[in-house]
Amino acid sequence: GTRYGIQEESREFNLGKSKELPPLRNPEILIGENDLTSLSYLHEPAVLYNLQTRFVERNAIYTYCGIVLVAINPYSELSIYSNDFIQLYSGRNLGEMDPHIFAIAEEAFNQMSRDEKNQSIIVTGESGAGKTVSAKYTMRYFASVGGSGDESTVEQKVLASNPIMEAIGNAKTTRNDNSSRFGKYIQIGFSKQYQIIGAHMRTYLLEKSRVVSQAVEERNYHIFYQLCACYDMPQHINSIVVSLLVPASNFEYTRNGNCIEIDGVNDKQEFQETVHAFTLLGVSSKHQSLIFRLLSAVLHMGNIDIEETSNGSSHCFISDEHLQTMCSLLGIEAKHMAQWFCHKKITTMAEVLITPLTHDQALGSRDALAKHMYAKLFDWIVTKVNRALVTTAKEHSFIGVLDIYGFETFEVNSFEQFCINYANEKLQQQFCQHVFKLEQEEYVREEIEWKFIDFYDNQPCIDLIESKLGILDLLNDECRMPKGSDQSWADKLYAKHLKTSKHFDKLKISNTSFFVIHFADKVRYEVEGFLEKNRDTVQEEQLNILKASQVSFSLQCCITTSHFPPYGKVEVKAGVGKQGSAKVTVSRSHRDSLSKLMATLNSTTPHYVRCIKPNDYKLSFTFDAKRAVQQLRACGVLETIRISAAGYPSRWSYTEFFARYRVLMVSKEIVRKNPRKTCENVLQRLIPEADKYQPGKNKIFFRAGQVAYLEKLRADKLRSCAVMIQKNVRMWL
Ligand code: AOV
Ligand code: MG
Repeated sequence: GTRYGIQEESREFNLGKSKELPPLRNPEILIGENDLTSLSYLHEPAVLYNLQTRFVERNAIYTYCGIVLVAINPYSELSIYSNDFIQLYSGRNLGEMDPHIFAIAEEAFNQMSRDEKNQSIIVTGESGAGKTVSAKYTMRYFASVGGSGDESTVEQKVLASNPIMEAIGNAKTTRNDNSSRFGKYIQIGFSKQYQIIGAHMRTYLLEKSRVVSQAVEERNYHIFYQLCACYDMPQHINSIVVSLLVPASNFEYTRNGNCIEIDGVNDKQEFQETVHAFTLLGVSSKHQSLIFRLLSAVLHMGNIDIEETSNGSSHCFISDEHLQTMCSLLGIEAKHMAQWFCHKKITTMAEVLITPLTHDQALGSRDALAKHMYAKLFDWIVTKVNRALVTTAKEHSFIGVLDIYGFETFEVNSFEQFCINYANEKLQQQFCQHVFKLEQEEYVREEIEWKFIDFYDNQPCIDLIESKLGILDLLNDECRMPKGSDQSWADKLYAKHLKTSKHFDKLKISNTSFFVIHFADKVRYEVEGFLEKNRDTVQEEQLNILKASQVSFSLQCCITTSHFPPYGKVEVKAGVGKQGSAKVTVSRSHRDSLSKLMATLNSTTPHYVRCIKPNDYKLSFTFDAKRAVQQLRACGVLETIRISAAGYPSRWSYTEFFARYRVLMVSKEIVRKNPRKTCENVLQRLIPEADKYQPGKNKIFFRAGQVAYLEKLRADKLRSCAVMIQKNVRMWL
């Protein structure tokens, strides 16, 4: 995929060491500059030095890099987000003030009204880098500048969606105490007068596996701990639910990461806030208790004792205390549930078979149901929130805020990481195409000559993933086969892609994993579990029991309806079976929702925020250059700089140029009232290689390094003038 000249050596850059370009010093006037693309030497060491200087010495967490706002997580409370600051940025132009998240929000708001065009704010960065915090600040900004100032109005509701979504979609991980485990794009709708009139949220791929198991030191979704923390406070929730609750340390699903509490977080208090937000959004107390009822049923499910019998199958006692509790909460029959936890039904053309499940299969089938119920509840709450934010007024335009999980590589990477990294690969492509397009447009506007350089393009990697017979296609095929397995899928991948794709690789010694060479990093994925996670099956019989629930119609809706109709159906395709009910796999729906997202983003004017995590220890204002450079590469900041460096990264208007370099001009070069001609005359003498600069209509464009060269000439000249003056002065004395 490297077809763009300076890419290779740039990747090799190692803080100050490089083969081709020495780490040239940027001229003094540019050091600490708040836009990185104004640096004359555009290489990694210079960029890093600049960011580090600003961050460590000036506590400036925001820096522009062309159209991108780079935001470094300070890990400390800053006083730059108050309403006074919002007022300060409101109505100002981007370059007028210090870089800030509010400046980007203002820019989007301003462009929305100026160009009458929808806008997007796209926030990316790795886990813990500050995406969610940044996204929330932009939303607060819009609520403030587009609000009526009236409490309990629509903008308050828009903001109230945040605590709800964090309660049900965020969890403590080893990287971030409040890690988003889903992606979110929220469109804030504005009227013709640019007042907020409503909002709509779309979510992307919730990490379901967390509902039943967590890595060491990690937690399940916050809402479970919030709920359990209230086990002794019946006045706050439906008393039946509370009477059946116990502390989180007693539930398998909340304790298996061996982490119950988070430093500095009071789950009891957070629960009050969640409830308050639900109420503000008009979720009735009846529906709230329904939600809590379901959540606590899920918790009890995890504690149901399923035993292994002597003949290798499984058994579940109808008298099991947790089974009983779960079933009474859901209004279903324990007898039936016990049966379908331990058996499955297979329908073939000839007959219906009921076969016992092994112990592992039975636990798997119970966990699958728990995950399904939680995911359905999540979707149902999203629908409720959207209904509360829906607008009756006519939407004139919108600003969308995208807060998605960042690129991830762990020790062991599985289906979840694959989907997340695939999403980031798509976003990266959208970004590169946009940056490149803007750059091209400026050259066209200025009427300068410009060859279409072939910049780094990740289309081949995206093709590997999503084209016909690509990774996902083969995965879905394999999922359709009755005897399909992770292993045979892996073998097909090797056979198809090893020789043909530059982005695919495997270890000689391992046949159970593969590599994808992503734009950000080469990632090894373990194939085990891909098929099952992609199929995401829940037993039809278990769902039928839920459908027969006595509790309430709403509960049924919440558990069993879905956005993708045949969701979670067991597909048995031995011979004929239930053909025609094309199953939507997880990867398929993820792919479709990503492609819709790209279409939406491409129809808006995008604004990019790149969050950087400066160190792995949550230390305030501490900059680990090695970690930073990794992320700058991964999030495309350096790519922007590369695109920029391959063209003409520095530009001055003719008058600016004239004023600054007057000292270098000799009188015969100066053409009165024609700064352009003057400028061309002097450059012909100073820079003999014609390719190093290009005069445009209003601006003069320079290749990387040229401005630094001119600066040096200027400094030398000024110094020699000074020496001359001194000499002259001495002569006269
Ligand atoms: P993320 O959204 O990027 O991670 P968060 O936005 O949750 O990361 O930020 C992680 C933590 O960093 C926050 O809880 C704050 O403590 C701190 N933080 C981030 N930005 C700021 C800021 N501007 N000022 C002060 N503290 C900040 V993940 O959701 O895990 O990818 O999936
Ligand atoms: Mg987040």
